[in-house]
Amino acid sequence: MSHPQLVSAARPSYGYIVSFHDLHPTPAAFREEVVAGLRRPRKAIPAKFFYDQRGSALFDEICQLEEYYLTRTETALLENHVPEIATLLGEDVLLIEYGSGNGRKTRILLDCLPNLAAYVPVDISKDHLLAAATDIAQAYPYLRVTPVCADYTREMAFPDFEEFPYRRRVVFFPGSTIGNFTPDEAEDFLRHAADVAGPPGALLIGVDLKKDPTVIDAAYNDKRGVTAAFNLNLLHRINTELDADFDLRAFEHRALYDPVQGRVEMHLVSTQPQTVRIGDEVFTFAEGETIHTEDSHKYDLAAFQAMAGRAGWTVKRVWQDSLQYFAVCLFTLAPQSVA
Ligand code: AVJ
Repeated sequence: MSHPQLVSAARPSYGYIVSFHDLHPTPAAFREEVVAGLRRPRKAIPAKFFYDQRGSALFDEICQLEEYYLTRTETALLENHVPEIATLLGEDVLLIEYGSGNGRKTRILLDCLPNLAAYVPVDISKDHLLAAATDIAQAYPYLRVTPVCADYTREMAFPDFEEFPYRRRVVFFPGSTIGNFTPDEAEDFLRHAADVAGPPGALLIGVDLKKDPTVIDAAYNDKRGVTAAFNLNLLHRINTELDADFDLRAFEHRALYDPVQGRVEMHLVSTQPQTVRIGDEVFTFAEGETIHTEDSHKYDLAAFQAMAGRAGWTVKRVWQDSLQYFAVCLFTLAPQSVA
């Protein structure tokens, strides 16, 4: 009962997005990154471009697949431990979520965190972000919802949110989305998150762990072919948004876990020699040549904690399922010592 003045009677009701910060990457950036990626000797397109409307819907479907253990394992961890998470985080938290998704995991936290100062979802896809933020705002009318549209895989100046009184900033990064970064990029991201949170901030992050390769391979090669459709949708998106002529029947999905590198590599394989046009630019593919579309890194828990430590974080608590497939980690930043 440390903040009795903050109970609902004293709180305004919103039910809509209170403010919106648009740091949106322009459509030109999409074209430039795709063209630059396809000009490389080993063709590649960044995984962040999977998530147009159809891609996001396909990803939601992946999350419900029997083979895709990540979502149900992390969701159960959050559900089982949210009272403890809420106690450890305390009141008046400014909750910043990167890659806001469908909101299912967010709601587990929102239902339990007392007197949140504001909820700040950050996502690259503006339509998806605004739709998800509006849903949350309507479901939680006492919550200030202030989305930020940004590409957090690049340098960005984070809004300061000084207009909302809060006690600590908490960055929420679920889903093992951090796995899309290389280990070096992941460490940089953890440093960026420490910067955004600032002392006495915290980071609640989900990370997929190394395990039996057959379990991982199955998760990225589901029987119904949803992951294949998700991967191929990238070409469909490029066709519609960038005036391109990829023939989706001439590419196929490939995903393979490399236990040495500790990552799933996802590719689109050209099944024949062919040329593809994007606007005025032409790209040639040999039979069997691939476009590398995603890396999904799996971590050893101790190595991940050590990386977070190098980025300035202290381990507060780690929750794992009984099979040790997945970990939800709570890291904190010590309050700044007086110089
Ligand atoms: C959203 C990056 C965590 O790597 O497992 C799922 C994306 N790709 N199936 C993952 C994905 C293929 C997912 N992340």
